[in-house]
Amino acid sequence: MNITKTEYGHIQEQTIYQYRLKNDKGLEVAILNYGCIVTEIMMPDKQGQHENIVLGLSSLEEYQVNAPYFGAVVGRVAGRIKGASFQLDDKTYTLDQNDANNHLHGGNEGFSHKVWEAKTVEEKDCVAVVFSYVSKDGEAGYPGNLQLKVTYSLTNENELKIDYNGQSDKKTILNPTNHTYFNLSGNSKRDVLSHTLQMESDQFLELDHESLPTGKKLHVTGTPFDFRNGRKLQDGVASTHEQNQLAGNGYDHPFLLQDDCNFTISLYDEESGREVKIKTDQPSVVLYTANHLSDEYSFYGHPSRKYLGVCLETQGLPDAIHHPEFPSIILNKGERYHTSTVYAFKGR
Ligand code: FUC
Repeated sequence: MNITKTEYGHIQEQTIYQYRLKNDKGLEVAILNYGCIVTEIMMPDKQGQHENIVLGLSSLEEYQVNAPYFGAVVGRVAGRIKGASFQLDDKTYTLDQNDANNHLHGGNEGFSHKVWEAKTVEEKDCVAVVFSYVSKDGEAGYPGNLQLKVTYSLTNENELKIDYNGQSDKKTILNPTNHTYFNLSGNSKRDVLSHTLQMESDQFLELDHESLPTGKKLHVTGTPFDFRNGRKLQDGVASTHEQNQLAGNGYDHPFLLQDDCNFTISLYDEESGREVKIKTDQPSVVLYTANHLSDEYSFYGHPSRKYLGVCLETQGLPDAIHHPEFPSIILNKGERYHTSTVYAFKGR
């Protein structure tokens, strides 16, 4: 196993590097110390052909503009916060308004747009990069100096683990995730609508017309939101379900996950034989089928388009700070925050 580090670009006098983690089975994951962005995951298909299974851009400049969070760690709080403000102990905090009246994925310059410190770790059966960033009190409107560490570890079992660790010197809110768009066809050859998703989730959150949770949990039974026995993503596009249509014909919904620490999510592409399995300690996963992806990017010569990728964003529930019935995303002063998500890559 090894890690290589190459120069990727510059932001003022800071050098941005691409770290390439490789295991002995030929799996490769490339990550930037800008936004902790996963730019590439190379894995074999059933013929042994190694191709990239995530949407990634080809230059730092492209990532710096407001690209839709390709591969990035987003936060402090992933998803939307209604009205771009919240209250904590009777104090009102006003956040960046970067999605109509609401706050999205940490604001104008969230974690996805920061330069992170990086440290590499090479062990016999695991290679890792530990990214650190200190988010200052008041950044994007959030309280507390927040120290954050995001660790990407790759093993010879073809597992990539992302650990998120944090600590703040004031009470604050924290709910980061990773915003990788998977496309298991390899090098973005096809869209993801023929991918099969299987997940142990029997409820999802109803969204309003601004894509904010209404607070209502809906049962998946009898709907295109029922992935318990596996279902192709195209079912949500063809669907007349009001919630699929409101999301822009597809999915952009938080699903509640069963509280066990097994691989509860599987994304599979029959044609390539590739599969990604996900396990997390988070209470939900946001399934986003790139319903709003425009044609302004290009991947391997193919212009981007709707449904070219699928995000599986493991996290606490969106807008939890306005829904006391959701699991809390409050981080108390001095409290240690830790969550992790494991992605297992399987060729067939
Ligand atoms: C996802 C969605 C949003 C948004 C963004 C780029 O997380 O929930 O609707 O479009 O990504």
